[in-house]
Amino acid sequence: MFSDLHRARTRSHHPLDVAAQLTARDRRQHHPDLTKLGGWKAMQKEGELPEGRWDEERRWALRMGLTGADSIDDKSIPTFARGELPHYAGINTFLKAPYAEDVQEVAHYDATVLGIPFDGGTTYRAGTRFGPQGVRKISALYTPYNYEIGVDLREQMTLCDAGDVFTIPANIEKSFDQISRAVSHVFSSGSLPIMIGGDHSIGFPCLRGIAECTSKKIGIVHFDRHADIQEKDLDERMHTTPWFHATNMPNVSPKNLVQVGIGGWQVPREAVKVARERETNIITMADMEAMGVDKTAEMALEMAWDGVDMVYMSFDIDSIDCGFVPGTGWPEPGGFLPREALALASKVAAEGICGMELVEVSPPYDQSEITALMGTRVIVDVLGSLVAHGKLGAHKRHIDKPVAIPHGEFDGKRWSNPEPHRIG
Ligand SMILES: [Mn+2]
Repeated sequence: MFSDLHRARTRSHHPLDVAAQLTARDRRQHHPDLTKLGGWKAMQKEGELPEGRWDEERRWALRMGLTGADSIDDKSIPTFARGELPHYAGINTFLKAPYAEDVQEVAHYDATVLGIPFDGGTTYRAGTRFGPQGVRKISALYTPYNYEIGVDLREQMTLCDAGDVFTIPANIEKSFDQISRAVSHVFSSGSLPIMIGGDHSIGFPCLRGIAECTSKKIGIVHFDRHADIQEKDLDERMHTTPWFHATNMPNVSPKNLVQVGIGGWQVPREAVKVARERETNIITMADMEAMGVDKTAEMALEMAWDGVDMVYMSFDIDSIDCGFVPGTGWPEPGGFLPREALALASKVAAEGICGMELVEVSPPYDQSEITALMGTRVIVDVLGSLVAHGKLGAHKRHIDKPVAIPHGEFDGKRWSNPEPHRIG
């Protein structure tokens, strides 16, 4: 490719002559492979994406945040920052998505992010109770558009943030009950639940919340360095135990549990015994390296989907090499490279999911928010893949036992006077 250009350039030494000889079209013909590049295709694809929601958001921002000062030329800029811009401003939800303060509203959105600030199941470093806050904060730097996959989440799906579940710090079982109740509410509404932990103990109550709303069968793709399938740890259902309890549920079989990335020196023998007895499917990091990302994803999907109706994704951030994700409870070297992890998560999402959790981000141990950033990236890549492959909402037809959770009675708005105060 370079040599063609080089020859063309040497036809004349005068730069204007070169420009005349080499129009943009000529250059493309001189480089026939260019149109096969993802970069070129993605550039064309952007032109096909709608922009209506972006216009809507900017009009909404002027309504909510008042029109901007006279000196500002861009009349879409409000006085008070609202919505996506500027990225450093605002009280941000995940990806600056609308806050569903009234959780009845989640039904209006394709997907709902809910934080699960719970680290009572942690057996080493704590701090994941700040995971949802950490992930939300750094998620503010993302736009909803991804160049490579050619998706604009704002234009092609609806997303809200329902805030956090009210967990009980010193009580695992009460917290589990709260978590299952919250997840069952979101799942029953038809909105896809996206949980941000929290330690990995939440895997069981999250999946329980989904499983109780359906008579259908559910498989699990679990990315982790750790097997997390022993019955108890330190005498409780800690973050080392979620899949033992999840696969006790009648519609969640251990045969459909696929554990990807397991290995290293932090896998308790007790967990391995259970995995062997229950015949779960473990793909180690070395297996993944030998087979490659595509084959690994294909195999994981085949086993997780075998005879089931839906698949749940559990993504432990510590599955990625700890050099990339220092802010986690049990850091382990030798994990996925970020590119591998993101590709695997996207490929699993491409077949559709009934929910996902992103766990073990611990901001107090993080550096420059990189662990929280990686967690954000996993979630947005999963959403992008669901949109790109038309799988968003595929879980809805399996909700045959929706729950209805009562709400309290209160009329009005908190902290506001009955009549608005008029200025001037
Ligand atoms: Mn782990």
